[in-house]
Amino acid sequence: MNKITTFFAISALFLSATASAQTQARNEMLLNAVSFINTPYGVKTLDMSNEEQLVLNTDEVDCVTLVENVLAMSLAENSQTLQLNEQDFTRWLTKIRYRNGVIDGYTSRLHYMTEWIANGVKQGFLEDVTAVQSPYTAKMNISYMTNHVSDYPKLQLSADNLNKMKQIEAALDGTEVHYIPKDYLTDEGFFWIRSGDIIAITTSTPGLDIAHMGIAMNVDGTLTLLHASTTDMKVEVSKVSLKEMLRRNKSWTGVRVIRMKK
Ligand code: 2YP
Repeated sequence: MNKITTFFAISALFLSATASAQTQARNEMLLNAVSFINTPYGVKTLDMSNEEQLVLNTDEVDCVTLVENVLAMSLAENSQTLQLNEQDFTRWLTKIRYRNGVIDGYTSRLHYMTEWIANGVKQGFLEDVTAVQSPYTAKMNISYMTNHVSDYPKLQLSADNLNKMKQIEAALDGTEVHYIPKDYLTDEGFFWIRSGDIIAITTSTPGLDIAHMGIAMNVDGTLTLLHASTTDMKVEVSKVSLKEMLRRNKSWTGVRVIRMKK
């Protein structure tokens, strides 16, 4: 857990560089996200073992595991003492990654971000900001995994997993969510999007709800994305605005904004 032990030094540096006033609230999500910059991108790090078990890996991350680690660190950190212990971290990671916080096989993992977000809102540690702030809605189509079983060996090799996943997809399919359509997003973002918020990018890819995710970061008035990039194979802050990232990707349709609730 070298990320956790070196976290305080990095946070202190970043805070002293950015705090404009003594009274400024500590932004755990942003500070923890920044501590991951340059971490290598890791492919399918949660799918390595036969039995489903909690994978702790802060040495390489994908877009989802970056956000999960940052969120677990931020929730686990004691606001008074700023201490972070490994037990609290693993407890939060389990609550974030698994349906109702229970590890019970491959299909208990929250594979679709629509359910990942709903689970966090239900458990009380996430807030759906776009549901409050944006009037625009979209229906999520969810069938990607069972339509691409060759990409998911745990579904290909187990009829039981495949059946369970079909049921999970059927229950999620058609879920209506609030989002910001990409044409309405501006380079600056909106005043209600804060650095440290979780950004989930909706997609027109058939059967898929979310195509990518990361952490919002205001850089000199521009809304950018701190994310695990498959282009540069590491965690980085986007060089262009989030708006521009969406403009360049035809299948990305908009964003959901989700906030840690602590
Ligand atoms: C998720 O994919 C996986 C989970 O199985 C996995 O593929 C799906 C539907 N879910 O537990 C989790 C962590 O590895 O990743 C993500 C994937 O994004 C990749 C990994 C990335 O950009 O780094 C989530 O669903 C977030 O966006 C999509 C994207 N999946 C595909 O594009 C198929």
